[in-house]
Amino acid sequence: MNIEKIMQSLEVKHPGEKEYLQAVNEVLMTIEEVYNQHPEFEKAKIAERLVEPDRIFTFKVPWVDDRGEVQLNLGYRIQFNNAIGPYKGGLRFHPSVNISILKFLGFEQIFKNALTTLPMGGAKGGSDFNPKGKSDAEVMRFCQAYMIELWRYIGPETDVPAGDIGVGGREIGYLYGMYRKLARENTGVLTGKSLEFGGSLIRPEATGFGGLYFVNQMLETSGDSISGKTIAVSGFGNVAWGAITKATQMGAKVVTISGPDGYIYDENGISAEKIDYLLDLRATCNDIVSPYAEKFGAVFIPNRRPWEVKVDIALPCATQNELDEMDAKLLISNGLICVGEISNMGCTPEAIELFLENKIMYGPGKAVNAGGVATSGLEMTQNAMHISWTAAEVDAKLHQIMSEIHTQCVKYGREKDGYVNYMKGANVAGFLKVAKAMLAQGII
Ligand code: 2IT
Repeated sequence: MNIEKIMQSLEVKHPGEKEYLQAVNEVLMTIEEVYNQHPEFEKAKIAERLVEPDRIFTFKVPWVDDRGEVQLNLGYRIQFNNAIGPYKGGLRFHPSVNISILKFLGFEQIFKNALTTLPMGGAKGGSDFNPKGKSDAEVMRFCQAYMIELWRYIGPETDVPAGDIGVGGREIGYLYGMYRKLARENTGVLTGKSLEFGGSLIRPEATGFGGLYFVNQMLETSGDSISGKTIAVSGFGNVAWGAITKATQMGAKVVTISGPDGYIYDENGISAEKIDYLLDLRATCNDIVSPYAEKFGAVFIPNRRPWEVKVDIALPCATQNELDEMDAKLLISNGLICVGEISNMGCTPEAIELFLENKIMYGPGKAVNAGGVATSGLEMTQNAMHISWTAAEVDAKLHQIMSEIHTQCVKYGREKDGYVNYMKGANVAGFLKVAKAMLAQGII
């Protein structure tokens, strides 16, 4: 495989799409060795075919705000690869959304979904719509307008969207309502639904819970565990909430959360009661963490990231490239032992390089946060069977899946000195599954 040639050609075809190029480069670098052991991959141009999405839908989304003014947003759905199952992946509603970000997310999703052991292809979508500060009625009208376009491209066996940043239970409900009306069918076309109309227990918690199960397994490889550890978490949304809840249950102390305004340092640890307060904060559309400090006597550090605090474990739970080289240096000098990316591509390539050089356990997002989409897969199964499993059943399956992902990462990522390169392990395991499926199905 000629990585340089592939990257150069992508840079020419897709100039400036930096997140997408970053995600592709990382995967190609880590699969190069195994790729070159399979001449049949090169012959079928698997790499070249895999890095381009199958198709991209772009559409305008006109809607009317509460003042009666017409608003216009852009909507997207990127169907990246469906060699192993229907397209599957979340929708992100955030002003920063563009083709590059959605292509990176869709590309990552291919390997993540392959790792879950469930039959799901990779996709992503969303809009530059900002739900923050919008009324319920505005969010509803936007979701309905978005679905009027999207519904033609999706279906329970074709493409199954879900949530991501800015898309939670409320948005999924409105999207589902419009889909049901247009398609005139009640099927599992979206995941992350409420329990009353086909949602799965544990889905809201799944990304954070799965992340902590995975991190605990990473620590167990060296005879250690989460219990008693001090943890820095970034973000304060659904993913951070799930991660903090499970970390606390497992006996760790989470000392930070963060928002666009800065971060909170709470030396007493973030308890369930404090998490509830955070959720209420979000519900009022107040996208800031500072009120937490006044309420609970914690410290608020404006305009900084939580990675400067001395912790054993760092869990990025906010967004891509939120932990850079400087942050990594600080964390390592403060005695960090493990990083679990619960956000997608939370660390920059330079930060990852530092973690690997220093033999810090580093779990990449596509493995660590795969519990979210895995539980979406379980929601699809329950919908297809017209049944619902108990919370304990879903949690047990989630646990099992995270453990299988961990095993695959170790199998393909263990180095001669025993250190596990989870990034390499996750990329190789996910890639091999998809590449073999593509080979078997011919040039299509
Ligand atoms: O990044 C992700 O894996 C998600 N946002 C969840 C996707 C899903 O289909 O549940």
